[in-house]
Order: sequence, then C-alpha cells, then structure tokens
Amino acid sequence: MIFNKIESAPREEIEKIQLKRLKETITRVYHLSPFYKNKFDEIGITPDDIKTLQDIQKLPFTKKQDLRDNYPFGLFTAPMSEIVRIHSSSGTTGKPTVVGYTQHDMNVWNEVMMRVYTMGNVTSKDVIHNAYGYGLFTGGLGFHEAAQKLGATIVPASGGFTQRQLMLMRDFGATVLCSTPTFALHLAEIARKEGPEFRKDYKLRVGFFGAEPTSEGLRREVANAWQIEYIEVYGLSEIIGPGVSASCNKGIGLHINEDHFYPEIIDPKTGEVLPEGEEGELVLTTLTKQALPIIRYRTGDITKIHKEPCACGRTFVRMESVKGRVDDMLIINGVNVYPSQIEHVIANYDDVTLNYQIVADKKGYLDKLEIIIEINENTSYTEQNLNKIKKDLSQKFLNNLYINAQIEIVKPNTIERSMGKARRIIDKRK
Ligand code: DLL
Repeated sequence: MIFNKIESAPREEIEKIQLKRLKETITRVYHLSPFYKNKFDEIGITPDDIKTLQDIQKLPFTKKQDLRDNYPFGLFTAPMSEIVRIHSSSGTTGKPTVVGYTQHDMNVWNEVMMRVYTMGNVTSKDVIHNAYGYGLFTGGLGFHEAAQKLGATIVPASGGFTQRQLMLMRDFGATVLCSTPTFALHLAEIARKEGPEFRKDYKLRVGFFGAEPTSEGLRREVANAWQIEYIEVYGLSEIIGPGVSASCNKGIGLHINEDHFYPEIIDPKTGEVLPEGEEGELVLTTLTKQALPIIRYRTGDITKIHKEPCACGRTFVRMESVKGRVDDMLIINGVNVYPSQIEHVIANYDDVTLNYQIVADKKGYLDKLEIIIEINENTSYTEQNLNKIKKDLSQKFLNNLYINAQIEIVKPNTIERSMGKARRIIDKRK
C-alpha cells in the first residue's frame, strides 16, 4: 500500500515540485528571516540565483548551533499567533533547540507520518501502542496525531513502566508497537520472563522503530524477539520530527519524503557534496515548512543515498540506515569506528546480549577501549566460559574492525536499561 501518489511519481515530476518549493522556501527565508537574509547577503546570493536544484549548493549550511544562538524563536518565519505547537530537544549541553509548527506544518507532519504508517499497512483496524516519550520530544506526539487521522486506536503509553506497558499491550490487543529499538528489546526481555511461549498473549504484527542509531543485528533481534515486521523510521526535530524517511522492507533503506525534505550527502570535513552512493553526512532542506524553514541543515548523521527504483513502487530516493553520528565516531589509536559497527559484532555472537556499554579512555599516550557486555541468561557464568567469550570477541573486533578492545563480561541485568534513546558510549577522553 502507498499513501500518496507522489511517492511513486516519475523522477522528473518530483524534481519539478522540489524546485518550485525550493524557490518558494528560499524566497520566504530571504524576506522573513534576518538570520538567512544576512547569511545570503554575506555571500551575495538572492532568491533569483536559485534556478536549478543544483543551485542549492551555492547556499550556506545551517547548524544546530545556529538554532541555539537564536533561542528560542529567532529563526521562526511565522508570527506567534500562527504557531500551534512547540517542541524542543533535551538540551543537555547549553540551550535547548526549539522548533515550532504552524497548522500547515502540522498537516505536513501528519501526512508524512501517515505515509510511514502505511509502509506497515496500518489501518483503522489497528491498535497502536505508542511507547515513545510524550512531551517536548517529537517521538510521542509525532506518532500520535497521524494515527488518529488514520482512524486507528492509539494508546499513548509513553516511556517507562515496562510491566504495565506489557499488560496494556496484551489487554488492549496492540497490533502495532512504536518505540525506540532498545526499549522494544527491553520489553521483550521482560515479557520473556512469562515463559518461552509469551508471544501467544500478544497480537503485535509490526513495529515502527527509530530515534537512535542501530545495527542490523539489533534490528534483527527486535524483529525476532517479537516475531514482527520491523519498519525503521528516521527523523529529527529540527526538520519536522519522525517522518523524514521510513523503510518499506522491499529493498534496502528508508524512502525520504522528498517532496517535503531535500536531501544531500556531503563530506563532513570539507562540506563538498558527494556523488550518489557515497557515504557522508546527511544534509536536509525543508521544502514546505512555514514556521521554521531550514536551509541545508547538517544533521550529523552518516549515511548513503541511492536513487535506483525500489521494488515497492516508490520512486523517492532511499537513505541507508544511519551508521552513526559524526560526533559519535570513535577514533581508537587512529582507527575510526562507529558504535553501530561494534554492536553488529556483539549481535552476531550467541553467548552475549545486546545490553552493552563502550568506554573509551587513555592509557598513557594510547587510547584504550573497553566493551562491557551482559552474558546471555542461558550461558553459565563460569571462568572457563568467560575466558572463551572474551577471547573470541577480542579476536572478532580485531579481525572485523581492526580495534584492540578489552572485553568485560558481566552478569544479566547489570547494565542500566534505557526507556528512551540508549546511551552506549562513555568517552572519558573528552
Ligand atoms: O529522534 C525523532 C524521531 C522520533 C525519529 C521517533 C524516529 C522515531 P531528535 O530527538 O531531534 O528526533 O533526534 C534526532 O536522532 O539526528 C539521529 O541522530 C537520531 N535518529 C533518529 N531516527 C533515527 C534512526 C527524533 N532511524 C536524531 N536511525 C537524528 C538512527 C536516528 N538514528
């Protein structure tokens, strides 16, 4: 099932719409945002200079710091009387990032989220258990309103209270689960305590997972644990929230809602646009936003984009699952490694679980990497077993990722569980 015709339109038609909307957006920010007007004036660009989609490369990037510097509403291009919703990032360092939506923006958000739900064939017959956090985070409410618009039954469970969530999922007959992948795994871990046949009490058939980088191994583990279809959802509050892209499961990757968000891949070091298929940082430009249009936003997310047609019939380009964030990449004695690559190795080893933590530190002049992993409940915690697991895993990290890692195996339930986005890395060198 495909929600909108435009998702499978010929490329020329999509690009025509993109160019028209790009010109409108550039004109909007030039006239309504002193921030962008100054930036464009500095490099001598006016809206008339944008004649083709490639001309976007003439425009400057927008960074997270720009939103912080203009806290709270400095980048809005709609009057407050037209703003109907505010969201914000957690802001653990410095000022939070604040985003706003007009009713038109809310309609866009709901439309892209209905497209996402349609990737998993969600209809009014479904009961959606939404365990994304409700509040300033875009996860909870982003999945909420579109579900109602589809006529489905939405259960606004929010995060935490694992046992109670499981009870509600069973008693209300949830057919759809929306949560971070790590929380879905945690739910399964607790549900499994009811016995190996626990799944017969649940009606889940599909899940919509996102908000954090994951490895292929973790995605497989979540799908297997619940025996459901895994739809991956990507998005960020600065651009809209969840719904920038989602996977159709007919081919590799997540279709980007290109009629609303224009994607580019750049070299994070030089800012140069990379050819199709090359790995780099995803940059997004909003094409239809009113309250907070953003030009060439540096997401910090590392991925690749593919343009070839997809078996599902959609013609929107696909991005691969995010490999990691530019700022999460660890450099261990000169070797670059993303946490999702470490996770992939762990996921493919039977005697350990996906509850792990990565600690980077210094030992003299050298970097030291420690990976703490929980043993599988069915593997006995004997010295002989521990030594074997440590040796095997060290060898795998060395062979696959070229890193020397010290492995520590801990007992089940030792590492703190995450109710939202998982925090896997402790970098003591920073
Ligand atoms: O995490 C929006 C969202 C909610 C997406 C629910 C999907 C599901 P922020 O809190 O602004 O928004 O965080 C955005 O989270 O730049 C990525 O680094 C990461 N992220 C989001 N989705 C994915 C994903 C929401 N599918 C940041 N895979 C982004 C990997 C993801 N990383």
